[in-house]
Amino acid sequence: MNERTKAVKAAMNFALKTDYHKTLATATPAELHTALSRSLVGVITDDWQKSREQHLNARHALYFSAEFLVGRAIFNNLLCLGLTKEVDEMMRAEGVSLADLEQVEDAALGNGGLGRLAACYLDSAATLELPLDGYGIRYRYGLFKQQIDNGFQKEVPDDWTKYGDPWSIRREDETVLIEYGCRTVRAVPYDMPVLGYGTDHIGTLRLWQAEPVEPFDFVRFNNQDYDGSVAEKNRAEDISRVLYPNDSGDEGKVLRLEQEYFFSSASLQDMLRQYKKRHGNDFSQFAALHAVQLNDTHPVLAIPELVRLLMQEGLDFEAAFAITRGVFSYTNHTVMPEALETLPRHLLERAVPGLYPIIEKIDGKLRQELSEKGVPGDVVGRLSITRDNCAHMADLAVFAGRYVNGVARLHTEILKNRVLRDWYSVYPERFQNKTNGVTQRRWLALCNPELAALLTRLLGSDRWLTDLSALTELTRYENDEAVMREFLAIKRTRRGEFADWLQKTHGITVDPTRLFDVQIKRIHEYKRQFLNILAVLELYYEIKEGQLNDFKPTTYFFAGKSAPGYRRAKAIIKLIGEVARVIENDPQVRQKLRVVFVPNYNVSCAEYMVAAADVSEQISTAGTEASGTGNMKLMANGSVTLGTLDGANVEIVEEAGESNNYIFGAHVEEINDRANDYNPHGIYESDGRVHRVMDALVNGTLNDGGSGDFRELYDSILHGADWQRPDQYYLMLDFGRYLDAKKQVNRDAQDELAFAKKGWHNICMCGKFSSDRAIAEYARDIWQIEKVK
Ligand code: 26Q
Repeated sequence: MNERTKAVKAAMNFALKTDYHKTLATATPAELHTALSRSLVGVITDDWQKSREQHLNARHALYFSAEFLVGRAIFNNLLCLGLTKEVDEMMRAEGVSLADLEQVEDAALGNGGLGRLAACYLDSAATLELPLDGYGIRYRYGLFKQQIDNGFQKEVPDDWTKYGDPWSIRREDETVLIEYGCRTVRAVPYDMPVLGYGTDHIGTLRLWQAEPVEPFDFVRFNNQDYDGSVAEKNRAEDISRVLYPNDSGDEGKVLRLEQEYFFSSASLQDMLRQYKKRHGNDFSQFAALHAVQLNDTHPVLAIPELVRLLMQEGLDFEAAFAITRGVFSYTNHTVMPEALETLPRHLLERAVPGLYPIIEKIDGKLRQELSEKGVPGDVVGRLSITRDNCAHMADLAVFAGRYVNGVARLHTEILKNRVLRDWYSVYPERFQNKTNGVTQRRWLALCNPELAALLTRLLGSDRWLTDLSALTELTRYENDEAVMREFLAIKRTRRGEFADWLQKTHGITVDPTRLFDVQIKRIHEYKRQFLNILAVLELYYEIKEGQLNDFKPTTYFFAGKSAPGYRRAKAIIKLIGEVARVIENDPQVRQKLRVVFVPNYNVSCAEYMVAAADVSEQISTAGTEASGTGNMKLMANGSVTLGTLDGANVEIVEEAGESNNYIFGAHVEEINDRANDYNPHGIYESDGRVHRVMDALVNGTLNDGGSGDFRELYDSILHGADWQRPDQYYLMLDFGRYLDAKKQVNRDAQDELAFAKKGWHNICMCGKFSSDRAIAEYARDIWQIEKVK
């Protein structure tokens, strides 16, 4: 046992004894987790403190995000510390093991892609020893847990700190006050360490928790008004009580606005306090020392808030705004119109009274600057930040910030040509592309140790862990049958591990020798899980008719959550379950084809599925998915992509070759050209396959439990609604080409070696999609920060 492990063991024993009166052998998994995590925090404290000082003393960057979807910390942090094996052995000697800790909860403080990206970026920055820290909200309840009840999604609260939160340190002494119109709330910071790999550098994720100024009202309590005595406390705590379970943003609630203001203001106050400790009241260096990245528009109120705080320090508007303009940059994550945040003036004025006048002043600056540039009046009108009595947050961010970026090359082009076109015409130099990436530590090393070991062995070193492009060297093994067989065996192992987990966690049995095809992501119309399940239903009919006799047995997996109020997305979940049921009741076809909906998709579930998958479904309508990051995780684990030319898929096939993936469907240009004369009903009338799968929705084949949901889905395609054109996402247009591509994948998969070669090539060419590459680009092109010494 090495020295560090000995120290961890001693600390663990001490913690177990003092906190629980237990030993390693008698503690519960939750107690072991707490004791081990606390011991590890103890081990890293000095390094953490040192890194924190280094950040504050250099130009550093802050990632402002309403979401950080970090998942489980324990296994990742052991990996970073190089202690996984030693600690497991130490625990095994006492009759327990690390595997026991699988039961602990994920920290699901995010909805999906945007939140998980934030977590990957912190991981990469720590590994690259870059001075980046995160600021966000410590939600009491994270994203709801999904239960499937009679095929329907049911939401259950996610009490993620039920067994404590041993990775966070509460910093009472760094509390700040947040002033709303009619009350004041305390923001208490909780810090989580972000460990780098192969370095002692440690970043900080600081999450704010809302608390009342007074714990309760004594006078009311004395008068036996017990509810009233805690009313203020509850109102304060409401602010960080729950994550909005919504990944498109069509929710215009006051509470949401209060949340956004809460963490934006708290984080800026924190930055100003640290700054003043070093520079007193001279704010001339503030912009030179800070770069704030706004993760979508959720923290954009930080812009007027910084102006306000600087004016409170005695600066005039001009001086405060000049500093503010040097601090912020903005990342856009979606082109969906409903997600472009606008905050109604009356709500802003009610919730955060000081800010609207500042936004108006910023708007005045904008008009002045545009007129100086000679921009035509109609363009000025369209760019106004306060048009229609609303604050337009994306416009505010572009004007008052340094840079704006999209998250994949195609997405950035769409921002320039369409979504932010007028802005691009005035400030082209502000636009950048930063294609997303994912961390190979969690999404390869941690989730697929067998594949990681093979890559390390073939490469002769584990340097791919910090330089993912090193894997290109391994393309030379493509024609090495022994290596391809080994890769196939690893895939088989991972399917088995996933199958065991699925059995244990959800009681679902699957056959790990089949082909695993997965579509795992939030459920959304534009992501087209509906198209996938319709095509699977068509495959079912064709197999039943004896048309696909050489079909390789395949299980089609779906996993993902729907926003609780999103009727159609919920209907799609029910539909997937219904198609699964119909196939299950057909003893012949189910030998070849199965559909499984995996409940409660989250980071830990993704770790299993990403490693087990053979085929990665990335089938969004061209021009709708900003980037996607699941596509990258699946690629790194050797899946082939079955996808449209959308988001980062474009760059994935550019790296790995169209011949190693399955690209189908309309391109953005075709979609744009078609927009005005598109007739889905015509396709339905002329294509018998489309006709029968659509009819299954309404002719009694599939049963929506009397909810009318399937009729509504049917109508959404063939008739539209008064607020939406028929088949907005072009399912009918792509159906035929998609079905052909799906069959082609299946045919190709029958030649195991040839198919393995494609998957392998994807692994070797995934280097571009490391978040290390992405973060290095942000550091160089947007933040201008450097490695700490
Ligand atoms: C806004 C207002 C009120 C309530 C909720 C929201 C809200 C919350 C989350 C709006 C949007 C989101 C999340 C968006 C998101 O996850 N976008 C994804 O970002 C990924 C990382 O860049 C991309 O890979 C995905 O393509 C994109 O969909």
